[in-house]
Amino acid sequence: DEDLGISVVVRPRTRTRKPSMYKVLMLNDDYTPMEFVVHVLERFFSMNREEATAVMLQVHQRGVGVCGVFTYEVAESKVAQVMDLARQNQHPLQCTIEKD
Ligand code: TYC
Repeated sequence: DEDLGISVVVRPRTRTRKPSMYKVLMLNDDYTPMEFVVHVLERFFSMNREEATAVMLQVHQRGVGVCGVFTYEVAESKVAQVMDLARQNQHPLQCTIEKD
C-alpha cells in the first residue's frame, strides 16, 4: 500500500494511581499531660487550639483518635516526630499508623 507520509506520535502511557492513604492515630495513656497532647496536635498536625483540644479529649475519652490522613512516608514521619518529642519530655505518648 501507499505510504501517505502521515506519522503519528504514540507516547507510552502508564496509568497513574492515587497513593494509598494512612491514618495517624493517637493513643490514650494515663500519664501524658493533656496540654502536651494539645501542643503536639497543634505543632505537627496544624490544628488550631479548638481542633487540637477536641481530638485530645476524644482520645482521652475513647482511647484513640485520628490526627490526620497522609501518604505512607508523611504518616511515618509524623509518628516519628511525635514519638521523639514525647520521649524527649519523658511522656509515654504513643501514636501509630493504620491504612485508611
Ligand atoms: N489521659 C491523659 C490524662 O488524663 C491525657 C491524654 C490524652 C494522654 C490523649 C494521651 O493521646 C492522649 N492526663
